[in-house]
Amino acid sequence: MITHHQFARTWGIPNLSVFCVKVETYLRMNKLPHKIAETLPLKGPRGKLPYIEDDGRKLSDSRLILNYLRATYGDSDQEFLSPEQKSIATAYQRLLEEHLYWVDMITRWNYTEENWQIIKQAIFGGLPPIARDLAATIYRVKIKSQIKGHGIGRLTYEEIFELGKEDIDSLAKFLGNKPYFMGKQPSTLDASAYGVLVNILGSPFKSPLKTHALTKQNLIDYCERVQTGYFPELPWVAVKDGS
Ligand SMILES: N[C@@H](CCC(=O)N[C@@H](CS)C(=O)NCC(=O)O)C(=O)O
Repeated sequence: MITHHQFARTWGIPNLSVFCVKVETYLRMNKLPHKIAETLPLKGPRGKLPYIEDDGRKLSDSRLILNYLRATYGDSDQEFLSPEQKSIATAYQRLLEEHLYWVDMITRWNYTEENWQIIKQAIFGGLPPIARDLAATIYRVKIKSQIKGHGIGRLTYEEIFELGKEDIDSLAKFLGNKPYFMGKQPSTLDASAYGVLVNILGSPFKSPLKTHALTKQNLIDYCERVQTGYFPELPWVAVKDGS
């Protein structure tokens, strides 16, 4: 049985981590039997979440985890995506996970004190007060240096959110009236897209990114569709004000 290690659930969405939502959504979409173990990133083989254990092996990085699951248990995308569609899906996954994700990270870790207190409580709230404050401070320095290392953290907030809005526009246009990003059937891209979008639209953080995403009714409907389809135990709550 596969064990999926991730952060504790919070905010009525599957996970505060985009990548943990992605793996759990993929497991559910493909009906792969699994159990969930709640943990923190330090326990992961690369110091990050998610990671899975299967058949005595530990695997981290959602991209490699999904490659392993596809190779081991079958590739459902193979059945209905053409090579061209697959290449588009890969490009969109990179937009979501390597660009828009970082705009959301800045929203949580850098943008406002209010947002910082929310993410601090969600990740470290279970620790005793002194340990919580110390761990949160150390961790924040680390995440801020990752954001700077990526490069996007060197731009102004105005520039960052403009770039994030371009991603949202691209996603909303590409989704259009389709139920899922690649058409009538859900694919691996939807695990990734739902992970990122639900973390923008269904989380309590306020930012110009969220305000803009809230103008895209098809993205809101999409999150509701995926969540009610694959996480029926988590009732979709109408998204809140973004500003
Ligand atoms: N490329 C990795 C990214 C995983 C990742 O960055 N996870 C974050 C949580 S969203 C994490 O564990 N960060 C801890 C750290 O960087 O110390 C994946 O696809 O799994």
